[in-house]
Amino acid sequence: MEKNIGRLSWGDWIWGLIHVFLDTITQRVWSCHLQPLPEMPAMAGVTCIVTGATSGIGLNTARELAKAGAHVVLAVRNTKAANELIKLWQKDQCANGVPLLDVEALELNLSSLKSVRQFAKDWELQNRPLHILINNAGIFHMAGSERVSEDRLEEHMQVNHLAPSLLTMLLLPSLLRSGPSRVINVSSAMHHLGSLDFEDLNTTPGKKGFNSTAAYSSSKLAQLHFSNVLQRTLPEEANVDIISVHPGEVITNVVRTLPKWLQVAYKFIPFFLFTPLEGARSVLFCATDPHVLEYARAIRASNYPSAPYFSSACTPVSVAKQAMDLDAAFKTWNKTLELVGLPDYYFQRVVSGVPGQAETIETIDEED
Ligand SMILES: NC(=O)c1ccc[n+]([C@@H]2O[C@H](COP(=O)([O-])OP(=O)(O)OC[C@H]3O[C@@H](n4cnc5c(N)ncnc54)[C@H](OP(=O)(O)O)[C@@H]3O)[C@@H](O)[C@H]2O)c1
Ligand SMILES: *[C@@H]1O[C@H](CO)[C@@H](O)[C@H](O)[C@H]1NC(C)=O
Ligand SMILES: *[C@@H]1O[C@H](CO)[C@@H](O)[C@H](O)[C@H]1NC(C)=O
Ligand SMILES: *[C@@H]1O[C@H](CO)[C@@H](O)[C@H](O)[C@H]1NC(C)=O
Ligand SMILES: *[C@H]1O[C@H](CO)[C@@H](O)[C@H](O)[C@H]1NC(C)=O
Repeated sequence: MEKNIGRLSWGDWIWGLIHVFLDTITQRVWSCHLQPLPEMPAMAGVTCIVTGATSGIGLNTARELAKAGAHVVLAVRNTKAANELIKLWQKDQCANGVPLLDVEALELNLSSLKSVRQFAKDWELQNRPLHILINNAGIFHMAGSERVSEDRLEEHMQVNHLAPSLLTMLLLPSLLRSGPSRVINVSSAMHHLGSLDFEDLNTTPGKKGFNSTAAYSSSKLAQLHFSNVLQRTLPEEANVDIISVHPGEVITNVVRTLPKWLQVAYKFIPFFLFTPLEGARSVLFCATDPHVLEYARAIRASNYPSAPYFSSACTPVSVAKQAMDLDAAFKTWNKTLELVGLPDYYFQRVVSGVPGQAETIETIDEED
């Protein structure tokens, strides 16, 4: 009964809940020695893509990277909102008498795999460099009912895992060209509550007893599995590292689907919760700190059963037991490639540097 491999036992589930609860009430303690922002090296000449940069953690991450001198691409579903943000940031820069930021907004809607392919294709055709990809965009329809993406997949799994996986895979040629480069995945401590059904990766809509907390947690677990396989399959010479990071429990628009009174209540417990800027701290740390890459390489060399994962206090911590299950990780990898329509040969071709990636994407596009 393969179907139940990923199911959590009661014990693991309770342990997961305790983990998330403790993480929330102690995160301020563990990070009290940290400055609001990590010290960042000069970022001139570094190109970054931040998905979901119109709100919360992504917005703060993108702005701070740009302030540090990076070229930042806001990959967003709402380009109008992003362009308005950019105007605001530039106005601030002018007011403070500092140079304008090097930022632009491009359309990327993760609810549509077609949009992901289009984004990657345009990027590749222009042969653009990419040093840091930050997979930040994510949804959590707290207490919400089931929603289905354009590709007829459960929306948490699509937006939080499948679409970013496709994006990462299709942008690999740019990452490989630009090494040393890194992919930062904004993960979540909630993966401790995740479990997967490898027959369909919890993507088939209409299953009985849909639960958005379980859907969110499982999408974050799938993301860790996929990162694990990608990190261990990429050769060291590829010079690309995949790092996952928990931003902390942060007050953002992530609560937008809760009933209004609960949203108000949520804003009254800020004592334990991080501000979005504090939430961006560990993300920025993972994106820019040189020691993070050293750690990632050490982990790869030691054949550790998971890819690197950092806490909201910017320290490496271990992932949940179910995220260290290598067999499960390979199953997630296989199923993910199948669901996003990437052929088996794609990865090998890209890593071995077969030219003409734009055409590969083109073919994949047409197969759709
Ligand atoms: N907040 C927390 O406590 C917490 C804890 C752990 C992990 N995280 C993770 O942190 C990441 C950022 O979350 P946040 O708290 O900053 O939430 P947020 O304020 O809701 O921001 C989410 C961002 O993702 C974008 N997005 C949503 N669906 C999208 C789609 N289909 N295509 C493209 N972009 C899409 C949103 O775009 P719009 O602005 O257009 O809606 C927004 O920019 C998520 O991956 C989340 O799971 C958050
Ligand atoms: C994103 O794509 C979904 C699915 O096609 C669509 O329903 C939604 O309107 C799109 N969102 C934006 C902001 O374009
Ligand atoms: C949904 O799943 C979560 C995590 O597995 C659990 O804590 C919660 O009690 C469940 N809610 C319902 C309504 O079943
Ligand atoms: C994943 O797919 C590959 C190639 O199709 C296969 O050799 C391998 O056994 C599969 N792994 C798992 C764990 O299903
Ligand atoms: C994280 O990175 C992996 C690359 O291994 C990608 O495939 C995965 O879907 C990403 N997920 C998110 C939301 O960060």
